Amino acid sequence: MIQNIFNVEIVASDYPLHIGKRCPQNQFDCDPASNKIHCIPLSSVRDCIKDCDNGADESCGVNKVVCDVGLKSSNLQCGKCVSAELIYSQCIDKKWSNLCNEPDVVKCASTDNCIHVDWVNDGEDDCGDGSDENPCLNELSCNEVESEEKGNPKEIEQQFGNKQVIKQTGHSGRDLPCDCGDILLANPHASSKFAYTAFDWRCSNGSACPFKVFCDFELFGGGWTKIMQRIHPTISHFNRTWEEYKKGFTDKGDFWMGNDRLHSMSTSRICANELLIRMKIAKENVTILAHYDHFFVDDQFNSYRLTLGMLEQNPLLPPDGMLFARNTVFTTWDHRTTRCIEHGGGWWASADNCADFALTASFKAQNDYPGLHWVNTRISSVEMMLRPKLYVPPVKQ
Ligand SMILES: [Ca+2]
Ligand SMILES: [Ca+2]
Repeated sequence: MIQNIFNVEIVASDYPLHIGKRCPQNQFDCDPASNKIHCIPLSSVRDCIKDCDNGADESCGVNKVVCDVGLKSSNLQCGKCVSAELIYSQCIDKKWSNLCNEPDVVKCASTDNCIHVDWVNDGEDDCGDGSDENPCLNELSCNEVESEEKGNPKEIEQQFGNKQVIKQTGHSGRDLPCDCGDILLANPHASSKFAYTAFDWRCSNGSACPFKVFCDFELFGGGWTKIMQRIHPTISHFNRTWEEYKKGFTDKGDFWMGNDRLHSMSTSRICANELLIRMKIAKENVTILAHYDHFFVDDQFNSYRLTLGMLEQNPLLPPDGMLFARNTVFTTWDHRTTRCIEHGGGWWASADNCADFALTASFKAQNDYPGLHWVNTRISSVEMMLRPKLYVPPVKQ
């Protein structure tokens, strides 16, 4: 049994061809039959993210089968691996699958189980998906009809974007909204699904400097302006140049707002900001939040140096994944600095700490790099957002 840095237990005997042969210790050989060697850390094996092109890292290995995939009650996104002889005792979704050939049984909605008819509505979830205790899961007539989207965000913005926000005075004290906090004050029913238009507060003629913003209007009273989004990290591309990080970019729905804009938002006269990072843990269907009480990005002449406040202390919150980014300058692979950067993505980094912990870094694991992570947790998505410290949520009617 090998315990790796993420405390994942990988049994080497489950992967006899992949572990302990061509790759260094604590690494996994993606395809032992291939001449091209692709190694990943053991921590990236069975972590719910396909790092090997052939998916070998997410398979269960020899003599084991996967079960309980995506089961709500188990909270494990990619299930667990068990020996074939243990499936009836260890797998919730297969516990009663051996009953399916018997008379007087009912098939469960989404698991392999079949249960005796007198187990229906007896107060216990025998199916594993709750369907024996909730007839709606088995009967079409009970299904909720999903509400239809009213147009895509782009259309909405084109139709209503500017009308929703002009002629309103927000917390910034200007006539035009400078961020999502202002937008929510002007429109308490604004939806996080749509894009909105904000205006750079530094423009003497504010209406001449519009920019598109995506907001979060729900978390902790809303008013958050998203500065970065990576919710499709398998396809969006963040390994970009200094110039691209300076101006900002979008890719397949993900984006970086742009360092010049970050500086501008940082320096708004009463817009000293706080920072919220929302991440999703890859293995479990759980969201983690990191909340910093101050966030400031300097100008380009100071290489967008980052000033970061304290991480809100709470035993349920993750440790400080921005520890090494504090008071460092921004760096990209093509920008001449003394810092090193590995695994792609522009980030704040110092000379002695390579930015392999960057939230813009490569998504997939490679050699000793464990893939996109926050401290010791592999994450499958991340968003960063700003809000003025003086923000007060509007009263919803
Ligand atoms: Ca993996
Ligand atoms: Ca039952």
